[in-house]
Amino acid sequence: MADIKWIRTHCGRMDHGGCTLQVGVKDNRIVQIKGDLDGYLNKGYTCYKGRVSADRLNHPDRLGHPLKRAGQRGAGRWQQITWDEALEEIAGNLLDIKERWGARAVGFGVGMPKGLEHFVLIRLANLFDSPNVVASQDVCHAPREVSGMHTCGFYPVADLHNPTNLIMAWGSNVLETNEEGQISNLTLQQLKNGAKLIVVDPRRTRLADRADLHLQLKPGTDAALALGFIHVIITELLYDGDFVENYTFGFEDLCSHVQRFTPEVVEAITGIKADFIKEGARLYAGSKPAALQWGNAIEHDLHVFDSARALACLMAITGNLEVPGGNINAHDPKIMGLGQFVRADLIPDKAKTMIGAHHGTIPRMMTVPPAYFRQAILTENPYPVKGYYGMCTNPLLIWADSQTTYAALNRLEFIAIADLFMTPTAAMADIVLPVAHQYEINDIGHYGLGHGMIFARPKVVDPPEGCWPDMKILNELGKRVSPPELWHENYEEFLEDVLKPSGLSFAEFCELGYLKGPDRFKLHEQKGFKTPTTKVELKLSRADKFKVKALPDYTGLPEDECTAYPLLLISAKDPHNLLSSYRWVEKLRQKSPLPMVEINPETAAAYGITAGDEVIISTPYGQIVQHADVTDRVQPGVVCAAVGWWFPEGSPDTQYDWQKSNFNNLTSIAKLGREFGTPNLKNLPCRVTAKM
Ligand SMILES: Nc1nc2c(c(=O)[nH]1)N[C@H]1C(S)=C(S)[C@@H](COP(=O)(O)OP(=O)(O)OC[C@H]3O[C@@H](n4cnc5c(=O)[nH]c(N)nc54)[C@H](O)[C@@H]3O)O[C@H]1N2
Ligand SMILES: Nc1nc2c(c(=O)[nH]1)N[C@H]1C(S)=C(S)[C@@H](COP(=O)(O)OP(=O)(O)OC[C@H]3O[C@@H](n4cnc5c(=O)[nH]c(N)nc54)[C@H](O)[C@@H]3O)O[C@H]1N2
Ligand code: SF4
Ligand SMILES: [Mo]
Repeated sequence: MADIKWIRTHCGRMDHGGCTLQVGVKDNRIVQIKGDLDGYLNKGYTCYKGRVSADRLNHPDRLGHPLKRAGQRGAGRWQQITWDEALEEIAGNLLDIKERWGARAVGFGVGMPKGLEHFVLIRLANLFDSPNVVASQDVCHAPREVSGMHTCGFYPVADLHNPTNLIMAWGSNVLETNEEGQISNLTLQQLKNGAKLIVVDPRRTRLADRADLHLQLKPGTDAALALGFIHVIITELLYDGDFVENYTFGFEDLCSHVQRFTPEVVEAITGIKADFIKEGARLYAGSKPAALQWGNAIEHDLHVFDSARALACLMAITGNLEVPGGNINAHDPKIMGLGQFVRADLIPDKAKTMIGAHHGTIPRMMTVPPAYFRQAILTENPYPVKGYYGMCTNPLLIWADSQTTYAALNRLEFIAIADLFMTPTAAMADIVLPVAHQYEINDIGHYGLGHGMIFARPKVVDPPEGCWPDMKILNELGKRVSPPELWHENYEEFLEDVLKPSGLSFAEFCELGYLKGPDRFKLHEQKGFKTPTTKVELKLSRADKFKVKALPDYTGLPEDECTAYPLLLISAKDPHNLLSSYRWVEKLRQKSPLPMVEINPETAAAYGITAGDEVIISTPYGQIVQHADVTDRVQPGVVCAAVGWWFPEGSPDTQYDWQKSNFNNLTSIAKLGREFGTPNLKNLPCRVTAKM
C-alpha cells in the first residue's frame, strides 16, 4: 500500500456533498475512499455511496466522445464527432435560434446544484441574453429560501454546529439525505449530547425510530400542523414575549388568524391526536434553542408557500431565529457574490422577461419552473422556445409530468445535453457531451447553498481524454455565442474569481479545505431584520404588492380526495441513489436493485398484494409498475413509491424504459402553486393493484 498517494478532497455530486474525504490514488486510479477524521462536517463519517463514488469514473459504458444524432430523434443512433465540431454545432444552432426567435427562445437547464458549473451556466445564459435558466428550484430550496427572505430577510437554516436542546426534523430525512450538507454526523452528535428529537414525517424513518416524538401526519397537511403548533404556543403563552414584542410585525393578526386551528381541528385534518400536537408544541417552544431542520418534502406540493411561511413564523415566535443552536442566518465568507459571478448586471430586465414572470411567480425566484418552460415550448405562451442546453440534469425522469416532458423535448428544434452517461434525456438530444466528473476536476462546493460555507474539491485523478469539465465546455461555448472577452483563457480562473475577495488562491484554499463565514448571532438587536418593516413579518406587509397571502393558511389537501384513488402517494429519496443518477453503478444497484413501493401490511392484504409482487400504481394522471415492499413504516392509506427509476441496461431507442417505473408519470402540471410554479410531487391520490 506504500505506493498509494492520499489526497484530501470533499465529496460532491452524490448528494449536496460536504464530507471531507481521503482519497487513495495509484496510477491515476482511485483505489480507496474513506472519511477524513478531521472533516469539518463529517468527522470521519461517510455514507456507502460516498465510499463507492469512484465507480462512476470507471464504468465501461461511460461516455467518452461527443456524439451527434445520426437517426431520428430518440432512435439511439449516434455519430462520434470532435469537440470542435460539437461546440461549433451547438453554437451554430443556438445563434441561429437567437437570430430567428430571440435569445429568450433558448433555455439553459440544470438540476440539483452540484458544483461551480451551476453558476457558470447561469453566467452563460446571462451573457447570451436569455433570461430563461430552467432549474428544479420550484421543488427544491427556492420556496424555503424565498419564504424565509420575505418573513425575516434571510434563509433560516438549522444550526447543527452549536449545541441545541432539540432538533425538529420536519419533512427532512437527514440521516439518509444529508440535505444541504447537514451530514448525518451532525444530527447524531447532537442527539448523543442530549438534544431531544421531534420528527414530522408520514413514514417511520430511521430517524423517527430515535425520536422522542414522531408526528406521523397525513401527507400534505403540514401547514395545518404548523398552524396548530402556533395556536398552542400562543394560547398557552409559550412564545418568547420579548422577541415577539420587539422584533415581530403582525402578531395580533396571527393570533386571531390561528384561533380556528385548535388541536382538535388540526387532529381532524392531520390525523395526529390533539394531545400529541400539544406535546409537540410544548416541547419545541420549551427547548430553546431548538433547530427546525425543514426539509424538501414541504416543497413538494402546491401549498408550499403556506407551509414554509408557517414554519418560519414558528421559528420566530419561539425566539429561535439568529440564536446559536436555532435557525440562523449563515453568513458567507469573504468570497465573490453570486450576482457578480453570474454577471446579473448584464441582464437587468430578467425578472420581468423570464417565462416564469408571465405566470406571476414570485420575483425573488430567478429560475424558470420546468412546468412553465414546457408550456412555452408546446403552446408558445408567453413566447416561443426552440432550444435547450442541459447539464447535470435528467428532465425526462425528474420533472413532474413526464409525458409532457417527452412531448416538449420532441417539439424542440435543438437539444444539447452534457452528462457522463447516456440517460433517457440524453437519448433525446441532438448533441451529447461527455463530461469530466468529481475527482477529475478542480471544483468548489456549496457556493450559493445558503449555509455559509464553501468546500475545496481539488482534482485527484486525470479525466479520460475525451471528457471535458462542464466549466471548460461552458467557457469555450461562451466564447462562441457571447462576447469572448467576458470569458477566461482557462476556465479554472473561475475558481480564482470566487476566492479573490478572501485573498486566497485555489491552491491555498485546498490547503485549508474549507472557508466558513463569521458566526454572527442576534444581528437584529443592532440592525433589525432585512424586511420592509425591519421586523420578522409574521404578517407580510407587502403581500398585496407580491400578490401573496399575508398570513400562512391551510386550505385543504393539494389534490381532491376521490374514491377511485383512495390512497395517498408520497415519495422519499433513496439512501443509495441520487434521484435518477448513477443507477448504472453496480455497487449501488446491488443495494437498490429494483424500484420498491412501500405499502402497509393492512393495505397490501386489502388489495391482495404480497411482498415482492409487481404492483401497478395509478393516479388520475398515469400508471407505473414497482415492486411491493410490505412494511409498517408507512401507515395504512399511505403509499411511498421510489423516484427516478430508469433501466440503463435497457435500450436507448426506448429511452431505457423511461415510462415503466418512473414516478413522474404519476404527477401532473395541471395544478401548480402560484408563488413558485410548484407541482404536486407528493400527496397525490392513488390506487395500487397486483400486476397479473
Ligand atoms: N440519498 C440521497 N440523498 C439525497 C438525495 C437523493 O436523491 N438521495 N437528493 C438530494 C436532494 S436534491 C435534496 S433536495 C435533498 C432532500 O432531502 P430531504 O429533505 O430529506 O427530502 P425527501 O427525501 O424528499 O423527503 C424527506 C422526508 O419527507 C417525508 N414526507 C413525504 N411526504 C411528506 C409530507 O407530506 N409531509 C412531511 N412532513 N413529510 C413528508 C418523506 O417520508 C421523507 O422521509 O436530499 C439530497 N440528498
Ligand atoms: N417525483 C419527484 N420528482 C423530483 C423530486 C422528488 O422528490 N420526487 N426531487 C426533485 C429535486 S429536490 C431535485 S433537486 C430534482 C433533481 O433533478 P436532477 O438534478 O436533474 O436529477 P438527477 O436525477 O440527479 O440527474 C442528474 C443528472 O446529472 C448527471 N451528472 C452528475 N454529475 C454531473 C456532472 O458533473 N456534470 C454533468 N454534466 N452531469 C452530471 C447525472 O448523471 C444525472 O443524469 O428532481 C426533482 N424531481
Ligand atoms: S453523506 Fe453525502 S457528502 Fe457524505 S459521503 Fe455520502 S454522499 Fe458524500
Ligand atoms: Mo433537490
